[in-house]
Amino acid sequence: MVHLSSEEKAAVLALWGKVNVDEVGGETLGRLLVVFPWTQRFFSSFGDLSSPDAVMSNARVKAHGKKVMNAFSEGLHHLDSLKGTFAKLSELHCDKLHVDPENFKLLGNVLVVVLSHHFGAEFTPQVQAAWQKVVSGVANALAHKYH
Ligand code: HNI
Repeated sequence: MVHLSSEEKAAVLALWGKVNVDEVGGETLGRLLVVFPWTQRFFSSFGDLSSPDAVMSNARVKAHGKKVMNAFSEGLHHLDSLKGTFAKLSELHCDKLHVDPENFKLLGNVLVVVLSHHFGAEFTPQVQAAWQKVVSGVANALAHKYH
């Protein structure tokens, strides 16, 4: 459960409305794989991940980042019911994909960095604080069904 004021919710959605979700998805997943290289173990079938340039231009990284970010985007419209919204995906990442839930936090923090980079001064401390709540809420929801 994340507690955002109505101002925070509005700020999060206003910023997100200016984002190219597909592009931000590829950039975020790509940076996750570069900055935290052990996360590459889940994507060994994705081909060339041998350098930062290879990761960032890898078509399968971009396509998967797009898929992940579109699922994340769905959550932004259900901020009061993230656990239910991500219940199925939580089960999938636990039972089938065996993804350590710590990685959801890393991905959320990378997304905040990417947004900060895109928006510069517009990404004020207040806006960042609201986003930080959102990404931890999503990470908690995705970890909720782990056992
Ligand atoms: Ni994740 C598949 C959503 C974080 C590793 N992931 C998916 C799919 C969605 C998705 C949607 C496709 C499901 C399907 O096929 O039905 N992933 C999300 C979301 C987040 C997230 C919303 C966080 C915001 N996933 C992560 C992280 C990792 C991760 C941090 C690992 C570091 N996900 C995977 C893997 C797959 C996957 C691996 C399967 C990929 C494939 O197709 O082989």
